[in-house]
Amino acid sequence: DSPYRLVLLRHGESEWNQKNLFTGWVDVDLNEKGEREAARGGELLTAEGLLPDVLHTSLLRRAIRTAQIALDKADRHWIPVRRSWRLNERHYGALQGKDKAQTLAEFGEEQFQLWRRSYDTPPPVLDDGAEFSQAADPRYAEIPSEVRPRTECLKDVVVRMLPYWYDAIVPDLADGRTVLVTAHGNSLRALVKHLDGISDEAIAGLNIPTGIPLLYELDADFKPLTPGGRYLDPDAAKAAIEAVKNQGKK
Ligand code: DG2
Repeated sequence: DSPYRLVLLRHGESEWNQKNLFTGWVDVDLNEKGEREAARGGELLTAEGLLPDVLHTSLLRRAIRTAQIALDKADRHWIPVRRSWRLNERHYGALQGKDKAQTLAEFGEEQFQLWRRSYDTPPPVLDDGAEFSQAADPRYAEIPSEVRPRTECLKDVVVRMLPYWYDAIVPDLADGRTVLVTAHGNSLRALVKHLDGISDEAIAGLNIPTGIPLLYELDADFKPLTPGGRYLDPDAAKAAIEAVKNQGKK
């Protein structure tokens, strides 16, 4: 039996990644570097012969465009697509739109790390009327208002992401399709936590770089054959992971 093939791809660098701002559900675009990363991601897929049969994305432009650019490069722009808010980035609550370095300076290292990387401490709630709220965004109208996030910790992301994993992604894998998931730093951390069975404590130390495809080959129980999977460009991934880790300190 050949293993199931799952490719995870965090979007390329966004305008707000570049500015070092907390983004969450704010729908910012890729910058030029991000577009180049996405194209390179598509080239890496082609070079490995990893041609996706189906795409799953979040509802956010930076993930959607990353997939379009990468798949275009791989000549797979035509494959079927499903999109879900359940793959969206973690809702960053009242931190959305705030500068990461300023937040670190204002609240200190411990609080900053709790908000950014603890498993179960969400940032303060973002009010519905606030500048960077998505409360009135029609793309989220289908989410019952009591479920619609106003802030999330990683644990909340795991809870809302897992139903999509089991109901939408696993069936595609079970059909033998090579599945591409384009999503975000924290929604992918949630998925990797599940796949690799990472503890609530250890997940704080896991960071995902932009634009580098991460291949998971999965066994019959949809568990990784190799823990952590394999980045298609491991050297670039290593450097980029360090950069994500140190983001407040720019
Ligand atoms: C980043 C992740 O999400 O930020 O929301 O600011 O992957 O959509 O760019 P992404 C954000 P950190 O949790 O790494 O600070």
